[in-house]
Amino acid sequence: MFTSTIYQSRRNILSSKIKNGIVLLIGNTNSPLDYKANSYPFHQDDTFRYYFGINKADYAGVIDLDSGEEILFGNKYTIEDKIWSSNLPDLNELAFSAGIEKSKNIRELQIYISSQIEKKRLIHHIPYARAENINLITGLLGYYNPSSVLVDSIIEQRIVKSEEEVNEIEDAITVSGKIYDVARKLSIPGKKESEILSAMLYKTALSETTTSFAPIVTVRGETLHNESRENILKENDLLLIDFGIFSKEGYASDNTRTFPVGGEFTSLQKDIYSIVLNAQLKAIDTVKPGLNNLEVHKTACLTIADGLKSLGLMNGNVQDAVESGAHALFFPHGIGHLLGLTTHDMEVFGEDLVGYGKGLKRSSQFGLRSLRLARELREGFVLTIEPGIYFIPQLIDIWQSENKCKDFINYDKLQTFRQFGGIRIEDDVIVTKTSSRVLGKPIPK
Ligand SMILES: [Mn+2]
Repeated sequence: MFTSTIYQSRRNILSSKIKNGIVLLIGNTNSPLDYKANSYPFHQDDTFRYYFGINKADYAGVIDLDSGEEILFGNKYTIEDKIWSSNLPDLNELAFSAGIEKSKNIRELQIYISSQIEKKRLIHHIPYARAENINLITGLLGYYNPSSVLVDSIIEQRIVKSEEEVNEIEDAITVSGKIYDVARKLSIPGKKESEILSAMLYKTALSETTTSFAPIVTVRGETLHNESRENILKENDLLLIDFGIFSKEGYASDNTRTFPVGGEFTSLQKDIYSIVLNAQLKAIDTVKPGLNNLEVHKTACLTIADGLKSLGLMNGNVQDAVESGAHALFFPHGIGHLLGLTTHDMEVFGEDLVGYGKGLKRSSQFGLRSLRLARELREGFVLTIEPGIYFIPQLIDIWQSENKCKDFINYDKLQTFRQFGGIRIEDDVIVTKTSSRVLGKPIPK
């Protein structure tokens, strides 16, 4: 955990933004894989962890905004518990670590909530993705109605990362870079995707951490979230690896690298890779406070369209091509997303609410509609910059049969790229006072 003053100050900031009532934040429980005693690996609710720091199952925290009272509800472990499980901290000590004076048995949470409801107190809670949490809230309150003032205040607070949070993300990226080194060395013809992944997971476990999302390790990178593991690496394949881990305090890293199996790009691969790299570097260069991330996305789109035009795969005016969405045949996703305690930070509150804020509306155009972060950038935002170029045979066929964007796309020449695959390069950046900085020890690209 961070020092207790960090959690105290986080809660004080939150409390100062909401007028009255009670804030109820519940932590996660162990989620059963099949039967109750056999759970998925435990993962804490990110909002609970942000305000209380505790990474254990079955805790809850309340903040009484009117009296200032804070209570941590949690487990008072018995000798029975201690026979079966290690690392069961004392409730009072945990509360102390989180900067809270008062703690109670989690079994008393219902009594506490019921008495507050009787007093007609307003109880604020957030939305949850897990059904268990929705059920728990509904059971406690008799209703499930997330508080928009609470959600808005949390987004406003968590969207700007503090120094200790940035350090955590940098640590995760730096460890991840070492895991990438392992993968790169192993990427030789004859190896299986699953062998590369295994080596990465071995190194992850050695680093005493876990992955922050399902890793992508594939020679068929044109499928954006390809979770195949069975392909055998061949000479001249492109291996795309999208991988992230959690830091000690639960902050995620998220990077992507694409490298040539055997260590050498073909000249065509080099051409396409250079376009993606150029798009990524230009996008990173564009990042600064006050600019909408939509513009960062467009910078990457224009660079990609321009590069593909120079290779004869696209035609016409580059601005017009991007305006019409023609580049999305090759780059069908957005430039990136916020990063923090979750890989797509705070998306549980709603992708648009977090990524677009209240003024902006998401486009319905293919490609642009997949942009997760469009809002105005501010100092302290941490976001990913991850452009890519993909040759997706099924998509090419559909567009060609519809003659889509035919003035901007050279469909004849595209036929020779059907087996090319996909390239993506992803780094995590922080918005600084005047520009941006790539986080972590550089991972070769
Ligand atoms: Mn990402």
